Amino acid sequence: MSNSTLTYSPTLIESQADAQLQSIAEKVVNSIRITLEDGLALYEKGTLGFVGSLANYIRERKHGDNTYFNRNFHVEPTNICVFDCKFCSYSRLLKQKDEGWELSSDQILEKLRSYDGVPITEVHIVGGVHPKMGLHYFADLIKKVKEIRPDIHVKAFTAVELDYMCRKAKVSYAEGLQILKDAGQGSLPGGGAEIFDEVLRAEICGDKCTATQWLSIHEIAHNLGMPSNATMLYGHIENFAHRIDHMNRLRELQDKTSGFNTFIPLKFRNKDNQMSHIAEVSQIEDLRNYAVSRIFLDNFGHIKAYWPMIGRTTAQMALNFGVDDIDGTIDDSTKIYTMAGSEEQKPALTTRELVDLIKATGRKPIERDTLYNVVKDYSLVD
Ligand code: V47
Ligand code: SF4
Repeated sequence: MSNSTLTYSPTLIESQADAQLQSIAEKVVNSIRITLEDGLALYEKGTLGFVGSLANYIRERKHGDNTYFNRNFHVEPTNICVFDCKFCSYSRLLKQKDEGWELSSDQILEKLRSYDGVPITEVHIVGGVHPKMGLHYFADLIKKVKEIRPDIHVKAFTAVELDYMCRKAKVSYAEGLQILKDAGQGSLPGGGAEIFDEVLRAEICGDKCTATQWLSIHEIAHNLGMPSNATMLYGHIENFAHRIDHMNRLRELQDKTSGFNTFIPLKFRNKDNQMSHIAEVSQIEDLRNYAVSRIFLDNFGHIKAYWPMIGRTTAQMALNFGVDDIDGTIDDSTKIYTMAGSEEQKPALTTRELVDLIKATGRKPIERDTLYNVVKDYSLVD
């Protein structure tokens, strides 16, 4: 698929594109950052083929055919949550405790031990914001995880969880993050970002941390040497300008810190939540959104299609629309998207299955660790 002699002549698309799109293509070819107005124009006027070919051009310039995945599993300690995000199908309020779950430290460690001898490289720990599971409880848990599996990277806690646990423990974000880092936490996942626009945020998740707090926690983490991911919840009440604004705030922070590993667009899924009346966007829109994010976020190394959320087939297609990462094996360890109506009702793939999915698209499967160090190149293995 990739071609080292690939030259992308803007004249190839001249007949299809208006002057603004033409100038965006020229910027892309010349590695010049596109503006906010350009980003909006891509959403408003770019056809799927147009944005897809530009995004694929960037993807191949950065990574060739390399397509990354990892061996991971999730721990969701609880789905009890003090917050009430309207799009969330997964959480239960404390008063609905009977419908939720609360894992003890021992149960979590038992689950970890079930992977003894299995070459996973990452555990992803996120859940609801439980009033009784605080900073020191989690620091202790991480210490025990690292005692059992010092080789595993702990990617844990969204900025929403971190904001709550730091406030409750009466420590600054920097102090709280340092305690978790000292306990063995390696990085932060990208959740909780939703959409940064203040008006929309108040509408869909008004009671949790603000956009400014989310960005501040990630900036502090980066400065402490803890990298992170970033997400954007799309396909609900936002418009294209809100998406560009969201990505622009991430692009500006990445210019300052270079601490983001990957950007993960999260498609709003509408089963069993307070926003179920909103129809889900089409697969075409998913692909267009991956492509525009690849073009706009020039300083992000990776764009991830999270297969348990988008489904494995769309994830495969996304590999031609700017995406170079499809996340990991998961081992049926997360319920967030199962409960929100994803087509993946038992998200688990073996390494073999992931490799085959990637090979079927003509790309090179590369197992990575959390920080994108290459663990194994499967392109030469049958
Ligand atoms: O913040 C919740 C989202 C996020 C719904 O960093 C929903 O590698 C769509 O951030 N429809 C948590 N989205 C998951 C997350 C994540 C997932 C995979 C990998 C990484 C990573 C991060 O899930 C929440 C929220 O944005 N979410 N409900 C829903 N109905
Ligand atoms: Fe709680 Fe997270 Fe669900 Fe919001 S998205 S209700 S913070 S679990």
